[in-house]
Amino acid sequence: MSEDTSGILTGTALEEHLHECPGWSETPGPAIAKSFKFQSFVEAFAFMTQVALLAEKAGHHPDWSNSYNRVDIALSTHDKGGITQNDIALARKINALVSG
Ligand code: H2B
Repeated sequence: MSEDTSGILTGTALEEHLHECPGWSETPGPAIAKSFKFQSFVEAFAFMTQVALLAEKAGHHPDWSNSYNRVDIALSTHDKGGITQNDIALARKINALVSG
C-alpha cells in the first residue's frame, strides 16, 4: 500500500506522512484526526477562525466539532474518498498555529 495514482495515501506512505503531523492519527472515514484543547471557549473559537482562514485559502476544509474549549478536527479529501497530501498539508499548517 502506498500513494496510488489518485493521490490517496494509505499504509506506509500514510504513516510516513503522519510523522510530519504530530498528534494526528488515522481514523475511519478514512480521515486523519486530532483533538485540540484550549483554556477557554474564546481561545478555541479564535483557533477555529484561524483554521477557517487557512482552509478557505487552501480550498480544503475540515470536518470538525467544538465543545466549549475543545475542537475535534478530521481531515479527508471528500472528492477522492480518502486521505491525500492536501490533508497532510492542512494538518501541518494547523499544527503550526498552535506550536508557535
Ligand atoms: N475540502 C475537503 N476536505 N475535501 C474536498 O474534497 C474538498 C474540500 N473539495 N473543499 C473542495 C472544497 C471542492 O469541492 C471545491 C470545488 O474546491
